[in-house]
Amino acid sequence: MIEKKCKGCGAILQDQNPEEKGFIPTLSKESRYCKRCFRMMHYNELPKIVASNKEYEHVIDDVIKKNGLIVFVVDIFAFKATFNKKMIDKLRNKNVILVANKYDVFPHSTNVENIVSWLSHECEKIFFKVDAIHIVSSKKGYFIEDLTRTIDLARKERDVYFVGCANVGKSSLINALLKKNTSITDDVVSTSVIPGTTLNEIRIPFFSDNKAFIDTPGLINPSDVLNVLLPESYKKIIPNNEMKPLTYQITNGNSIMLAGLAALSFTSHEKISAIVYASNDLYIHRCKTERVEELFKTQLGKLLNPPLEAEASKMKYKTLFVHLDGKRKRDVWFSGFGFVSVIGECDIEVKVLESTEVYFTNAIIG
Ligand SMILES: Nc1nc2c(ncn2[C@@H]2O[C@H](COP(=O)(O)OP(=O)(O)OP(=O)(O)O)[C@@H](O)[C@H]2O)c(=O)[nH]1
Ligand SMILES: [Mg+2]
Repeated sequence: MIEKKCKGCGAILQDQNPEEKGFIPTLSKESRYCKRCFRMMHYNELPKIVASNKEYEHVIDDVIKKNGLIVFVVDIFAFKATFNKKMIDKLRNKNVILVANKYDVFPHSTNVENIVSWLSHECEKIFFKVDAIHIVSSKKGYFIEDLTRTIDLARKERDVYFVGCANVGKSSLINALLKKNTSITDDVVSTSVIPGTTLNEIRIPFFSDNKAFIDTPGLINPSDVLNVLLPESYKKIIPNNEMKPLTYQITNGNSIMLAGLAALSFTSHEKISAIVYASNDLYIHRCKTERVEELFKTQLGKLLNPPLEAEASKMKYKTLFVHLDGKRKRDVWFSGFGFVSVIGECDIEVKVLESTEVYFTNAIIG
């Protein structure tokens, strides 16, 4: 029997069971991609079979034992959900390059230096030593040359493993590196908006010393907003192109709602500014704070969508309180679906999906 792996997802190819991983109608020596990957690549079909954390655990423990260079990929837009502590504990004492992907969704005025210093501070806070930090866009190919140079210097005749949470863009990054550095023009490994696209380790020969890029299944992270909502909601949540900021002049007793995902209610003595950065398709609503609860009760899944109407009753929320002293512009982040830059002194009551990580940084824009 021929045992071949699908080049797109890493599953063992088989022609017996169409409902299982790696199915291909006719298996031969020439077979390269399973039907699932073929349809993802050529018809933009979303995968029905996805990896679970069983696949991730199986591969990551193996990767840690090897003496490879590790490229740890996080999503800048979902930083707290993807800078995963459990994963970091596994990567300690390895040679790690931290890559923050999806830079293209940020406005052009975003200061790369600010992001790098924020990320290096986050690494220092938990004593996580990395060899380098890179900001990239796999989708647009931004800063891929810089990353290539760092990999070349740090690799020392070893394989390069791409690890990280599901959906951060590990496979997209490998495709981007291949396109920038070879004559390849099409995607080699499969990518999709659904977490769990890569099913197994995939070896992609790349270096002249027979060493390779190795793609791996991602960790499915319960605090990623995508894992608590249905795929139909993704289109509205995930920014597909550069986010257009929405600026609001806020007076005491005003609230801003990010669809049905979060609401910020402001208390302030003076007029302040709040600039919302989120997917251009996400519904943003400004209202009086006294209306927020009524809107959550009557409009969740309708005007406030996502969540979809079908999933609205299952949504759980938490409430946080924060005081901003107004001395500098601060960003309030909702990992995976946006951030709000606030200028001015205020108290904010934040109501947000229970699983969402909320965090604060100095403003990265302007
Ligand atoms: N805007 C933007 N989207 C990106 C970028 N890189 C990847 N994506 C999108 O993010 C989604 C996930 O990309 P993948 O490459 O499949 O992510 P992955 O980390 O390999 O995911 P798993 O295989 O599920 O672990 C896809 O919809 C990609 O198009 C990027 O640089 N910018
Ligand atoms: Mg992948």
